[in-house]
Amino acid sequence: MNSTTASRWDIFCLVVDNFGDIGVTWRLAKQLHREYGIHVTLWVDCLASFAHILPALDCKLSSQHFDGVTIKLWDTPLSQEYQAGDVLIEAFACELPDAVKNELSRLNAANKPVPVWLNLEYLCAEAWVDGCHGLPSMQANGLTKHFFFPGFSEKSGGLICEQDLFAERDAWQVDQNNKLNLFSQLGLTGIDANDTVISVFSYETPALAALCEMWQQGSHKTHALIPKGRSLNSLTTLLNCDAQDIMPGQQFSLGNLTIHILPMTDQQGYDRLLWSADFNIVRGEDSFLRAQWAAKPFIWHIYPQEDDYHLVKLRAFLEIYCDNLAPELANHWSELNIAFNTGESNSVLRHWKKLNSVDLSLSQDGQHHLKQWPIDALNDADLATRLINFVNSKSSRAKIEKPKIGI
Ligand code: TRH
Repeated sequence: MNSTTASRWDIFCLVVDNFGDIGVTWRLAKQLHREYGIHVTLWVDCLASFAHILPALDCKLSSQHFDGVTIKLWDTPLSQEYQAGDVLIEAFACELPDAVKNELSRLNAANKPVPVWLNLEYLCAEAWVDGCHGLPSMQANGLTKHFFFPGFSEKSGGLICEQDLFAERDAWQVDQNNKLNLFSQLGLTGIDANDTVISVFSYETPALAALCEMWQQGSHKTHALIPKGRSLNSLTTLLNCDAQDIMPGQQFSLGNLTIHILPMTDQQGYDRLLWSADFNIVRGEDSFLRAQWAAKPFIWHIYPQEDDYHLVKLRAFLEIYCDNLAPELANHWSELNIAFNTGESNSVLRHWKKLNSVDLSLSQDGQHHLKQWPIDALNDADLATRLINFVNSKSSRAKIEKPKIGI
């Protein structure tokens, strides 16, 4: 049965902190609708966080529509009715509302169809993901939930990437005017086409201040574009002011470095920023992936975890990312990433300088890698496609097919 138009999915997202949980689920919801025509309801507990990456969102409305997706406030107890659809996704092991669990139990007891129930996990490059992706877990109510693990391998759940993204990126990057127009739309002044532009979206680390001081004393004009947020907590001494007093639109001139404070934009605007910069410092999960899709060199500030487990995850990624890189380039780029995460400023500066002389973005090897990696990492199928295939393999209900004509 091709019931593309009838397919209804619910995604539940609890905002733990920052923007990654809502960032990932919002991106996935948009893609499922745009590319598969699925009616997605995204339930989120914190509209104020969501509004940072969807500025048009009205935090006072408990139900609204954007990009074909219904966005509903997940309050406690749930004040809007949950009607079971074809698929139910709990993002990042969030505990579903009682009303939803009760409804699933009721349907099951009445022998009615229940949605395919998935837990969408965090992205991880470690090898164990292959063995855990897709595993079932029997729940107390007698239903089965499956674990869906995003990842970089063929056997994992894949990576979120829209079908036309690379073509859009290439069209953008081929014309210098696009980046200059974007900078002027963002209200940024004084950026010449040949200046070095670095976007910064990190957590706190002394390594960022060390890099800024180096760019300040450098021989080339450099611009650091930093949204108001956690990166600024590491720059209070350099900027000689409190982070909370710094506002979007402000500019700080420090020798050859200009720091521009940005407002946060929607996800499409952020993608364009990443495509336009010469180097990106990104963090968490979603911006980390978008930096790879931007085909520009980057530092990944991974979300810190207990017992430094995040460094294990970081190394697992660096290993696969560097697999095809020349050893010298691979070594400096990996060490730069590790040092940024461990806050070893001297090491960050040493490897940044070495990297500049090897030149990740201009050497043939580096250029080729930046463009080829996104294609290889996708392993022929993005996360949404793998998700649909997985659902179809589990579902006793609708089979979802890609619409032949764009919607
Ligand atoms: O905000 P994050 O630090 O989120 C983190 C991670 O997801 C982490 O794994 C998780 O455990 C923790 O949250 C709770 O970083 P991330 O994942 O990059 O998410 C940021 C989102 O914000 C991403 O979707 C991109 C988006 N964004 C914009 O849309 N506009 C902007 O201007 C900026 C700077 C970001």
